[in-house]
Amino acid sequence: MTVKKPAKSSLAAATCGLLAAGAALGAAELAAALSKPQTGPLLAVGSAFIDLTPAWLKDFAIRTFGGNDKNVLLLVLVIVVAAFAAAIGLAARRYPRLAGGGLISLGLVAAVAALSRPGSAPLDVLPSLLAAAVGASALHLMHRAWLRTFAPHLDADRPAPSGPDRPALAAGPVTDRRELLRTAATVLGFAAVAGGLGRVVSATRDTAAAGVRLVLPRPSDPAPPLPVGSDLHLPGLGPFTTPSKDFYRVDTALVVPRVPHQDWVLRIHGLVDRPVELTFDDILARPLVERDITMTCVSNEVGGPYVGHARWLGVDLADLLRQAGVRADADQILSRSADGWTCGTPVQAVLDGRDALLAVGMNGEALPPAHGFPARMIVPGLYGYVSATKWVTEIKLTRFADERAYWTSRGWAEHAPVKTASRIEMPKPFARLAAGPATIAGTAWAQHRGVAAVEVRVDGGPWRQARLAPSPNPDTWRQWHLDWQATPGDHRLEVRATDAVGHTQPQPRVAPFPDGATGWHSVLVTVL
Ligand SMILES: Nc1nc2c(c(=O)[nH]1)N[C@H]1C(S)=C(S)[C@@H](COP(=O)(O)O)O[C@H]1N2
Ligand SMILES: [Mo]
Repeated sequence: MTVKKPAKSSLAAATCGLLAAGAALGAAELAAALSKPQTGPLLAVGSAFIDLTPAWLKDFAIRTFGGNDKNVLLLVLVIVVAAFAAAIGLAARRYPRLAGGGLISLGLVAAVAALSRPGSAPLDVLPSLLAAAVGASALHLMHRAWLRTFAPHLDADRPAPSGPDRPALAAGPVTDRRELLRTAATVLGFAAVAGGLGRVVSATRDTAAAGVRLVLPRPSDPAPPLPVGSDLHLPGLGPFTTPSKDFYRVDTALVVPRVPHQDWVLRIHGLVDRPVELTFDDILARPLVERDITMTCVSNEVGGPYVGHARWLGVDLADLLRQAGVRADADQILSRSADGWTCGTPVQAVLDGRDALLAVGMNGEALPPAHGFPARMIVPGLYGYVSATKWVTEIKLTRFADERAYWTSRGWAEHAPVKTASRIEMPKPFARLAAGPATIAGTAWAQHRGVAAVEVRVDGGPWRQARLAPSPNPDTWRQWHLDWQATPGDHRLEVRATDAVGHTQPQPRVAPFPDGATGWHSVLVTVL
C-alpha cells in the first residue's frame, strides 16, 4: 500500500481552512463597509481587545510602535486568525463538524465583541454572523473537494470502498485534483472580490466624509497673530504650529469614529442644577474664541514626539458648565466620547479662568476626524488623557471619589498637569557635524506656567542659557536655540528647562507611568 504525500494533503487541508476564513472575512468586510465600518469582525475584536489589554501592554505598544500601534495590533490579529483557520482546516480532515463549529464559534466571538462596543446596536452582529455562515459554507465546499482529492473513500457521496484493506486516510488515489483547485479558486475569488469591494466602499465613504469639510464661523475673539520670531524657522526644528496632518494622534480607537455633526448632541448632566443638551448649531451660535494651545500626551518619553501645537477654535468650556450650574460637591468632569472612552478632568482646573475649550476647529478648519470631529475638549496645562476628549458627547459632573475614567481606572494619576519638559531637535541624535560654529535648538514646554529658561550643557560642562523665542502665551511651547563652537570628537548635549514658577526639570529619568516622564533629554553627536 502506498501512502501518497500526506504532507501535501495536510497543506491542502490547512489551505482549505485559510481560504474559508478569507471568504468569511471578505464577506464581513463588505457587509461592514456598507453598514458601519467598525462592526467588521477584525475591528470589533481588535477594539474589544484594546479595552481588555492591561495598561502595561498598551503602554508598551504606544512606546514601541508609536502611531503604528493599531496597525501592529491588526497584523497580529490577522496572524492569529490565520493560525486558527489553518488549524480548523486540518481538523476538518477528521472532524468536519467540529471544524465547522470552530469557524462558527469564531464568528460568534466577533459578534459578541461587536455588541460589546459602546454605542453598538443589535444589528452590529450581522457582519460577524455573515462571516460565520460564509466561513462554514466555504469550509464545507472546500472540505468536500479535499475529500474527493485525498480520501475519496471517506466522501459520503461515493460508494464506500469494500474489501479488507480500506486505505488509510490521505492514502487514496489523487482522483480529482482539478476539482479541488477549482473550488479553491472560486472561494479565493469570492474572498478577494468581496474584501476588495468592501475596501473600495469604505474608502469612498471616508473621502466623501472628508470632502464635506464644514466652514466654521469666524471667532468673535480671535487669537492674536503669533509674536514675530516665535517660529525660528531653523532646518531640523519643527514649525511652531504643527500642521494638523502631522499632529500626533493618541487614542484607543481602532477606526476613527465618524460622528456626523448634524446628529451630534452634547449632554451636560450629573451634579448640575440644570442639565443641558446642545446641538452643533447651538455651539456655533455661541461666541467662538480662538486660542494657541500646545498639547502633550502623558505617554511621551523624554525627547519623544507626542506633543504638538495648534490654534484651536471653540467655545468657553467654563461658560458651558456655568450655564448648567455646577454644584459645589462636584470635583470631576467625567467626559465621554462617541466611542465610549472616558476622561476625568478636575472641575477646578476648567473653572479657574484658563482657556479651557470645547473645540470645534483646529488650525483654521473644522477638527479633522482623527482629532475629534465634531467637537473635543482642550484644557491647557493638563495631559491629554485627563483633558482632551475627542468626539465628546457627554459631560457628567461627578466626584473623583465616586467614578473613575478609562485611564485612571488603569492606574494612571487622577491629577496630571503637564510636567516641565524640553527637547533637543537639532542636531539629531548621532548626527555628524563639521567642526566650527553650529546651532543647537529645540522646544520646551510647561503649559499654563510658561517656560522661563532653557539651559544646555556639553559633555557635562557648565550650563549655558539658550536663547528663547517669544511665545504667544504660557499655554504654548517655546522654541530655543544656542550657538555652539563644535570641536572634533564625540559630544553629549543635554538640555533642561525651568518654568515660570521656578521649577527646573529634575535629572533622574522617570517613566511616563503614572503621571508623566521626567529627566533631561540628551543627544550624542560626532564632530569631524
Ligand atoms: N475619545 C478619545 N479622546 C481622547 C483619547 C482617546 O483615547 N479617546 N486619548 C486622549 C489622549 S491620551 C491624548 S494625549 C489626546 C491626543 O489628542 P490628539 O490625538 O488629537 O493629539 O487625546 C485624548 N482624547
Ligand atoms: Mo495621552
